Amino acid sequence: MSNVRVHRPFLSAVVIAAAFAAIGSLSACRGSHQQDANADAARSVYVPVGKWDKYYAFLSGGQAGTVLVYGIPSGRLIRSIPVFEPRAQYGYAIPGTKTYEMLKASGPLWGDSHHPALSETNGDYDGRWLYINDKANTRVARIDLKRFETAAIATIPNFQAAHGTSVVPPDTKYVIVNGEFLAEPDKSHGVDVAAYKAGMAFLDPITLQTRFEVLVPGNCDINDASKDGRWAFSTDYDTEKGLSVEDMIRNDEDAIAAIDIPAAEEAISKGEFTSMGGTKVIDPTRTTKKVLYMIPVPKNPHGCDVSPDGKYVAASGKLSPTVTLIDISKIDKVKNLRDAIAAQPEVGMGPLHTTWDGRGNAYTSLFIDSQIVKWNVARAVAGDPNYVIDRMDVHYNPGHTYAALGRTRHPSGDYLLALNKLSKDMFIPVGPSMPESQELIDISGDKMRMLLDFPAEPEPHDAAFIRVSDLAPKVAQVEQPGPDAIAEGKSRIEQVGPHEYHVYMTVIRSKFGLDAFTVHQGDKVTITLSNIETVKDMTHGFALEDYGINLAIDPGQTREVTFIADKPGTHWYYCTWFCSALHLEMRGRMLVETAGQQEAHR
Ligand code: CUK
Ligand code: CUA
Repeated sequence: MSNVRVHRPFLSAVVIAAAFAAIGSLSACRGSHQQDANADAARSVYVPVGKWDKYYAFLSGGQAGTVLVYGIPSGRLIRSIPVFEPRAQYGYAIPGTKTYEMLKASGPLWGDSHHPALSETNGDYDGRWLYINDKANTRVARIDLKRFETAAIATIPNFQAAHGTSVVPPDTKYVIVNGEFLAEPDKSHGVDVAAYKAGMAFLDPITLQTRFEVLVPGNCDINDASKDGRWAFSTDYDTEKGLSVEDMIRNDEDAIAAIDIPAAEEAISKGEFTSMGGTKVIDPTRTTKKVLYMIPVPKNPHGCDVSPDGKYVAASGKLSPTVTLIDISKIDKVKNLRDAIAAQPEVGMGPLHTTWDGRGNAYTSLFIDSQIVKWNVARAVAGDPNYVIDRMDVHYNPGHTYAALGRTRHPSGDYLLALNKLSKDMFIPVGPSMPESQELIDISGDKMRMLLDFPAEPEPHDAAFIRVSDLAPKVAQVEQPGPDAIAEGKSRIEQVGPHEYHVYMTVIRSKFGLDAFTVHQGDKVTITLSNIETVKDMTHGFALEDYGINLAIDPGQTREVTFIADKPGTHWYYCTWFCSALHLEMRGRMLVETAGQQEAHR
């Protein structure tokens, strides 16, 4: 309609009247169009009662140090997985538990998570592990998707601010984590500006031990790896090595750092490294084979995304309105690394991250323009000026954007999530702070179609979707009782030292194995609980009054907590997961006798 323009220099009153009448009916028609579009959008995201979503989206919980699981397309919150924060709800990192020891041993009880990365086999998601960084404390965690639980946390040595996080395809040989900020690796002698370093760490995907690191000049921001596992890429801003905002943006050019992984491995095997902080650190200026390529790209690039066909790595411009596409096959072949640049399409203001639909199109978030721009890769490479296909306003100021399975070899090209930093007028205020927002867009057609917006916890960063049909078979519903599980009828209390007790209890509807047990004030008490249910969805809890303890014990699982019984008297323990008609009766007493009462028994 809008491209039909009729110019009539002389309009009679009759024509004007007719035109107004037409506008009236036009707006009525627009209204019903909008209603139809809304109804269509609603139909597209509606998941009938009892049906599953197509995808689970793992979203970084940002400053909560957690991972949020949303159903896509419905936008329903399925679960949150505590990672770098204690959460009594799931008995996670409660003092006296193993998960507390794990988190405490790795650093503070809080983290800042940005980049969820799913493990891959053959270049596709295998549903085994999810990795997530903690920028604030330079850590990374591995979540076991069999249980949706944090299984391992490790600190990255020598670096500060674990930022970009991705896996090396096709089979998750390494997890790559960027050390973003410049800092001295060894802090035991205090401040040492001359020793400031940043770089990329290559981790064992299971133990999360850092196998080696490569120093990179500048600040390593976001990373990705080539589909064949040969190259690790990172956008690299502050190649000026500035320590103030002004200095960080002084130059008009920064880089994409490309690390030749086999060359780095060769350097390690030849002993071309220094041992630092318990790991092997490669200084790429001192290796016989070239390990690091610094490909020039405009001003302070941000997103770093390899296309699904493995041909290109895209650096999203941030302070430049462009995306730089680098032809991966040329990196080690060209004399001048600028010749590896395949295209530099201008896409709009503040490009932050780029994702892919698997049909040859890229989608870049534009922070300043508040848009997602869809552009065609082949057209941009061919120099066709019509590479921009569509633009969609989002609300507002998107950071990451993620098209379903966009980071694998087989993007599904149906949904795209825009993770927005500001919501302004989108929601009812919640005080001076507003909810953050995310929007789901249909990208299956030529034109993007807005489907849904739903709030996010601060601060939404990145997302990774996995097909529910791929994930569901991998998830445990009832665990096989482990070797430490307590058998039915074996609940008991044992004295294991002069002032130390171990309590063993089974848990099954609607009873704890012991109705009561007695210890003495100041005793060290360990309680082991085995949920001996054999049906799914029958989790029990164990909350102990006034001791700050709550556990969640899933069917087949055994959980343990150790504490000092420093508060005398009667302390009921009760089940926190509503499990049965006798849920409220599902409780027992810990009786903590004083020294005087103990004497009286003798
Ligand atoms: S960073 Cu958040 S918008 Cu940490 Cu991935 Cu780009
Ligand atoms: Cu067991 Cu409620």
